Parts: sequence; C-alpha cells; structure tokens
Amino acid sequence: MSQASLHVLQTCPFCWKVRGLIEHLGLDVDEVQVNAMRTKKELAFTNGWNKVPVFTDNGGEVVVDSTPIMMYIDEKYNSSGLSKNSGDERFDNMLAHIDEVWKRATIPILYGSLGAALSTTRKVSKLEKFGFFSRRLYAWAGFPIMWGIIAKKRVKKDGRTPKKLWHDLLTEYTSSFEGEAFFGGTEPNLVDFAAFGYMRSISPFKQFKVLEEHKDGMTWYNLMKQQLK
Ligand SMILES: N[C@@H](CCC(=O)N[C@@H](CS)C(=O)NCC(=O)O)C(=O)O
Repeated sequence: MSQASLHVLQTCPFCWKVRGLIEHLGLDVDEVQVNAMRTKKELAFTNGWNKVPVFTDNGGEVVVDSTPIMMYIDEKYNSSGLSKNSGDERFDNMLAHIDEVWKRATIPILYGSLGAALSTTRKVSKLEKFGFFSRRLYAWAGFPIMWGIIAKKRVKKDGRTPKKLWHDLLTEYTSSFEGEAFFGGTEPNLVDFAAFGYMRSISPFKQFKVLEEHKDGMTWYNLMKQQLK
C-alpha cells in the first residue's frame, strides 16, 4: 500500500470538485501541485491524458477525469454513499448538466472584463506553481489571451453578463431541491459536491462577491462548507 495522491493545479475548478469530496470524507490524500507550464511532463504517467486532477489510490491505481474520480472515490472509500441515486434520471441529468454548463461559467466571471481578467491573472500567477520566468510571463501575457480571446467569445456566445449567468445557474439549481436543503435531499449527494467544486473554485478571487449576492445559492454554499472536515 502506498500513499494516495491527487495531482492538481491550485485554481483548476475540476480539482476543487475532487478536493471537496476528499475533505468531506476526511481521506488521507497527498496533494501534488503540478507546474502549470509542465503538465505534460509531470503527468506523463497518465498515458496521454495530461490534465488535472489525477487521482492515484493507495494501491497505485491511476484514475483521471474529475467526475469519474469522484465516483471512484465514493465507491471505494464510502460504499457509494453519495451516488446511491446514480442511474436515476434526475441525478444523471443534473450531474451532466452541471459538468457541461457550470464548467463554462467559470471563465466569463473570472476573465469577462478587463479588470477581472487582470486581477485573476495576477492571482493565478501567485497561486500556481511556475518557474521564475514563466510566472512573470503568465502574469502579463496570460490576461490578454484569457480576456481578449477566450472569455470575450464565451460571454458573447452566452449573451448574458457573467453575473446574470451565475445567478441563473444558482436559481435553477437551488429550485431543483424540492423544498430540501440540498439537491441530494436532507443530505448532500455527489451532484452537490460537483456543483460546490465549481462554485468554490471562484472563491479565491474577488469576483466571488458577485456570487455572494445570490441568497439561496449562498445558503446552500455555506451548508456545503459545513460538510467539510
Ligand atoms: N474533463 C476534465 C477536464 C480537466 C481539465 O481540463 N483540466 C485542466 C486544468 S483546469 C488541465 O489540466 N489543463 C492542462 C492541459 O490541458 O494541458 C475533468 O473534469 O477532470
């Protein structure tokens, strides 16, 4: 048996999904921070996947892709307690929806305006592991790419402001609780942890205050925070 590990980039939303689950279950997992400019090299053991998160369990089994990793961890260390409803239409559809739509909402809020893009890029350059020169290069060259090319295209395609987009997502999500505190009912399930991960990945950045203006969303978010050990 060896020590279980999770290879991450500090600001990657997919890594936050898995992190929340690990914290909730109180598992002993080493976090390995990958150098953002050397993912290919440092993740060579993934046979071409080359993306974070990557989970290696205590038997040396390597699992990739955040949602399959969450399912794997829940099954192996938690008797599938958070995914009992996997296979039900309501569970599967919401999980697929979160993975498709919430994922696309992170870039517009973080990089959708010039000011946001500048502060996000600076913060990312501080939080991630880079080499001496690539950190400086990223802080200055990253933002015109993220803001000017990627985020602009996404905001235009969606048609809503990043704030409206997030508030719509949170309203839609919390309205699906059928009067309970979580999507999972009185207790959260794996779908809640997936959604929580995407939202929590915004929390180190100052734009999080835009999400804090959504009352029901924050009620759920704060209850989710209490689920962590
Ligand atoms: N579907 C994957 C997406 C993972 C992903 O795109 N991770 C990004 C970081 S946020 C990455 O590792 N990018 C490095 C690369 O593509 O070289 C998941 O859910 O885990």
